[in-house]
Amino acid sequence: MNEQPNPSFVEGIKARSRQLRGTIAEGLADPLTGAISDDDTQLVKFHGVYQQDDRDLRNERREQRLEPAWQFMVRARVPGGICTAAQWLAFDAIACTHANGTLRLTTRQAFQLHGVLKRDLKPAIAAINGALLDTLAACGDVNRNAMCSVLPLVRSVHADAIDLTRRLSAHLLPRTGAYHEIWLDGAKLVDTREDEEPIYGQVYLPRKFKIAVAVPPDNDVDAWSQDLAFIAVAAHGRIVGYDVLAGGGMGMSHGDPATWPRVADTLGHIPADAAIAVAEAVVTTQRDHGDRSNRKHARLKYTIEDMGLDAFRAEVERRARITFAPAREPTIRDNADPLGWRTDDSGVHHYGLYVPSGRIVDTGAWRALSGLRTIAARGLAEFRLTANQNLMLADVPAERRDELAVLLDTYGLAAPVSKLRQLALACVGLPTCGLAMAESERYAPEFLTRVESLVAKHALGDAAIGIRLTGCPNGCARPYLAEIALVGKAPGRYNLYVGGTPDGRRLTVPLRDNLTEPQILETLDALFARYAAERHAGEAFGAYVRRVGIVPAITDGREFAAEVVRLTSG
Ligand code: SRM
Ligand code: SF4
Repeated sequence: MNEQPNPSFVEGIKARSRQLRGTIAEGLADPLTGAISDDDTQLVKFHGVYQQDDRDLRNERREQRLEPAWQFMVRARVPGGICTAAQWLAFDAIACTHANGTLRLTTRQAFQLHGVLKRDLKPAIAAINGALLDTLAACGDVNRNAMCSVLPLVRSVHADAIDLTRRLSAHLLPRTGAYHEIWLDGAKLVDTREDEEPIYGQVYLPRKFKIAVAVPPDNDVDAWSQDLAFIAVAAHGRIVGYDVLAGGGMGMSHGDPATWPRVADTLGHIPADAAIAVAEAVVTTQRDHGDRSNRKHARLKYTIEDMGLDAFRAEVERRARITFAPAREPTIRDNADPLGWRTDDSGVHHYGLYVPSGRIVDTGAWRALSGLRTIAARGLAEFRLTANQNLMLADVPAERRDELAVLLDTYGLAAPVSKLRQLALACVGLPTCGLAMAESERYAPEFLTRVESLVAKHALGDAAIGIRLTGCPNGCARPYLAEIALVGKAPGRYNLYVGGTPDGRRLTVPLRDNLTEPQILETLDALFARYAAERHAGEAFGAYVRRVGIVPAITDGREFAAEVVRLTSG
């Protein structure tokens, strides 16, 4: 591995950690504070845990001279988002016993628990493991939860895709015994062994790493936003190969033109049995060539920019002992979730349930927590968490389809919702996210209501316009692929981007900076008026704003960054 000058502070913490042990166990046992040490806050991420404080209470606690209201977010790893009804019930119980009584489905097909107190961390994580899931590598500088398209329209193809997703997840899992020692009171392994992490080594990756497997025509996993993506190519009901993409990523920082979102490049096509070797080769290339001094420049997208695509591809070929063939480019329809009733090629029924911002909670007529508890308890479906924060209730027995439909109705889960709302994503944001600059999940419902009014005003019907909202530029709801994106800049202020396309393959373009809600709605009002008058039949909003030149036709991240500079200095 390359030794690099000036490694970042996190590199030092990882190197000293004895493979992710640090002083986490001691910190958990300290009753004098609800927090853990600063170094350990970096290490617990690898165990799926983030230290947070309730930001709604920050000022009040400061005035009372109390330490912040420390609490933890726990993220489980759920490869492909698949969990059984029994696992769903387990998470429900853990959320109600050890967290804030809600479950959060994430944009990476995982569960998050919020508001977990330090004393509840070990029991919560033990209970998750008791349900045969875990939190290892749900966060941290390693491969994160591996994603997979959810709807098994051709069951045998989907089974192949899930199989690869699970193998990728298992192959790239850290091997350290720290997780079992700390959370499950496992036997202590005598200090660090050099060979403990054959893929990651002692300092793991320079930064987080993300993989998805897409089954065309669905791009519900937003393959072009991933560090590494496998697009399935099927023949006669089996996956025979994959188009491989690398170097996608969403994160950027306001005011830093050296950071930008990026859509992935195509490396080429491989036979299906080469996928694991290619994944390991991409990961180890990033391990050895990624930037370890500047974490804002450490994702694979920048490694590829710095190495050049051809050199990167050649290095992956050398390590994986393969040669990429030309990509097959199967047809991609869109990056939306298939919602409502669907039937696969074996005649099995599935129901795609819309979940506003992925939050499973009972509130007013929407009683998702109770309703899904009943559905799980009756064993009516398998639960598949989608990459768009929704839920696929899969494999519903034909004779029980009506029973499920009645329950969805009873618990207020089947109320009709506009396409605009179905497509919308909002990241968690305030009050738990320490990086949020503006509201996101809590603001999305009222903002969408106002946009729905504009859609009605311009007689756009049930317009399928994809809107994504984040509380900061890190891009957790993949806003830079949306047709319309709001990215938080300050309380009540957002940057406005337009021009992503429904297939999820084009970056949005910065349109206006630092807007208040009235300014955003005024801008959208004018755009919708033009769109209503000038669009071609079936033309998506994002494609329209590009065609008529409302925004320039930028294609890559550097152009995106240049456009941000032009906009903010103009
Ligand atoms: Fe994210 C950091 C929430 C998907 C890019 N993300 C965070 C943290 C942990 C804040 C922090 O570091 O303190 C947020 C916790 C909020 C909270 O209170 O729960 C957070 N990210 C989320 C979730 C829960 C959003 C959601 O509403 O669903 C998603 C959890 C996914 C999962 O299950 O693993 C989530 N985050 C994403 C995605 C989308 C994806 O992976 O497909 C991205 C953009 C893709 C990418 O990585 O390029 C994303 N999150 C980030 C970044 C920027 C990374 C970068 O390259 O700059 C950060 C900040 C960081 O890493 O420094 C971040
Ligand atoms: Fe937090 Fe920003 Fe991610 Fe939203 S986009 S969850 S505000 S880090």
